Amino acid sequence: MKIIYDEVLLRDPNQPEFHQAVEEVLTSLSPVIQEHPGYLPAVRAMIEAERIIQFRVPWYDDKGKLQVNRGFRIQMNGAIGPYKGGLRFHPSVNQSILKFLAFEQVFKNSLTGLPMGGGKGGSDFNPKGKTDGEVMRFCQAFMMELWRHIGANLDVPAGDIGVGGREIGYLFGMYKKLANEFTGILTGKGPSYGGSLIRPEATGYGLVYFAKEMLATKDKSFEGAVCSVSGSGNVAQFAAEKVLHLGGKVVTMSDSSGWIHDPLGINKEKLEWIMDLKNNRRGRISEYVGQFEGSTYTKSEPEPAFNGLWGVKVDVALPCATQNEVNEQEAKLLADNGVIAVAEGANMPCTPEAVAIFHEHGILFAPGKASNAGGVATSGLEMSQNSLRLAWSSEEVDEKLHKIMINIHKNAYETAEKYGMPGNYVAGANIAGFLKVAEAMTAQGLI
Ligand code: NDP
Ligand code: 2IT
Repeated sequence: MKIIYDEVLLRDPNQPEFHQAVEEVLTSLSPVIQEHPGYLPAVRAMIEAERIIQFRVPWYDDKGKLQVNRGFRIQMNGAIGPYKGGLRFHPSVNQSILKFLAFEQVFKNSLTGLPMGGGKGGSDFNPKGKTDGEVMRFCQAFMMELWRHIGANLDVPAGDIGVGGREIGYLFGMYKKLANEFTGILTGKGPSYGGSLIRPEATGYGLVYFAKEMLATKDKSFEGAVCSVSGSGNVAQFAAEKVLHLGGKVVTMSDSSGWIHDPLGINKEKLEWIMDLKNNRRGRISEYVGQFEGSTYTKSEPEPAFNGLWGVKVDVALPCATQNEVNEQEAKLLADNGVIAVAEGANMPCTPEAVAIFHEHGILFAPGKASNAGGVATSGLEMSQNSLRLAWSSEEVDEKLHKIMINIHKNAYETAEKYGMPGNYVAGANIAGFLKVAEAMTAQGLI
């Protein structure tokens, strides 16, 4: 494993996020390789992307000025199904970030039990402050290249940071025009053109379904639990909504400028106000304090980030914004304040040092590749509905999502126990996700 990791460092020395994701998985896999030495070649192969596409995205802004962004699609692993994973539009996007996300996606998609390989893509385009027209022209320019690399049986992108319903609509329209066919080449589509009900809610709801199972192993529940949520985008909004459904109290949310603390609780009415603010791009989370008495706003400190949000005393913490948003110091604060469970809604929001603190303190910790898999699982359900040319009801999709999350929890929990690391969901998820992909890769001749 050490040799494999050293090879990653040597080949891509400037990809710290990718190194971080690979190191965590390789550490978990040691006991599996002892039991199945025949899977070692699969490990060597899976750290290398099957294909990386990088392209120029030229588009014109509202002033008629040419802008040039960079587009990517990482087709990481197609052993168990078509490549599947989101598109991220954010100025920080680079190969390291997309490779870490694509690598995580391989294991996550395997855990869902659905036939989906792993991929990720995106651009360094910043949708913030752009008009609808600019976002549309950018999406069209992005698809002008991407369309030749994707397909319903090849690679099916979806949303991620900065890519929601609006962007998916523009991307889908352009694909349809270029390919001259109506097929399910993207998920997260609007319900009027092939999207699945519950897909917008799925990641947040799934996260809370997973955390509920985790809490139940300690005879605890969300009823009366105080929770911190970070972010105020897609995942954060619906995680908060499901916590409320289950009788918990959400006291924090954030955006990339700062965070709010409402000790009285962000109830249904306040959450609806946040959803309107963010989804209609009306303003920043700081405006919450002007609306709701008793709440406070704290500006985030510049890098290296320290987010005081994690210093709020809670029973359950749900980081739902971005990678590496909970560091060692913040994890210690959560532990000192008696947090019972931390479940990742974002991808890799907790640093390895933070995760070590949670494990040392016996805090229940769910890695994103297990706990946020509800989003991609429901994308898988959207693909099934598109293939069948029918649409399931909200209740049907929600029930399937709930069952999938219960199964992922069970699988990660039991696998951790089987390999001598009871309660370690990181090891359980990595091993369970790996075994299916390694078997498929090996059976197909590791090509
Ligand atoms: P959104 O763009 O809808 O929301 C992102 C939220 O996080 C916003 O509140 C944003 O603030 C904040 N944020 C983004 N970048 C940073 C940053 N660098 N520092 C601080 N805050 C930041 O994205 P999603 O909710 O879809 O995604 C959130 C996380 O969940 C990501 O890690 C994503 O990979 C993961 N995820 C998403 C899934 C999905 O289905 N959408 C599925 C599984 C995981 P601001 O408003 O200021 O931009
Ligand atoms: O990180 C993720 O799992 C996502 N952004 C969702 C991917 C998808 O294909 O639905």
